[in-house]
Amino acid sequence: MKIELTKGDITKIKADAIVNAANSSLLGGGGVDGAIHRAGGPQILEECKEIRNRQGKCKTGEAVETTAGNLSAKYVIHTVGPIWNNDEEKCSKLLANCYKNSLKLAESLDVKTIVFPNISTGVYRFPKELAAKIAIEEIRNFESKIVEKVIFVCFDEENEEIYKKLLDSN
Ligand code: AR6
Repeated sequence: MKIELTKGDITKIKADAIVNAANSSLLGGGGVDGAIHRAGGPQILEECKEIRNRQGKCKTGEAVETTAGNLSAKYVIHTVGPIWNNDEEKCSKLLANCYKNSLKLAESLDVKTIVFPNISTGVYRFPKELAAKIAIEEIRNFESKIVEKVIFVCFDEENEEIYKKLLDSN
């Protein structure tokens, strides 16, 4: 899979699937979650509610999909990142699961291009450098015959610098 890095608002990126850093309620929130629901319109929340009714809350590290409402993407993949609590091993595994499960779901949806935000590095306070290392490692280790391109979108300069450094280093 080709990896690209860009900076800005995820709702403006063209991709088949946009990944949302959701919470387990799936009922929306602030940050990137709020931006996606605002730009995508009420249909996304309606579908999230249907998922809730069908299968309950979304566990940390897992991923579910909805259509993308008014966004140009085909799908929004909602994944729930871990809230950083200093348990590095457990939090790292859960964050890795977010990337892995989102990609698995993307494959099952025949997604060719997918864009990820920097999951858990906002209000969930996951250390940014560690989060970036995990994200890049998971994407690089994932072999896909379906997904062709993964875009990392950074919203803040600090994340952008970290990703640039890590992606350039090998
Ligand atoms: N486009 C791309 N990235 C963004 C955008 C945007 N429009 N807005 C923020 N970011 P956060 P979390 C970046 O807090 O830490 C929500 O309330 C931001 O700079 O959105 O996983 C959910 O409902 C940061 O790097 O998500 C949950 O309750 C990254 O996105 C909770 O926040 C993630 O920040 C999830 O926390």
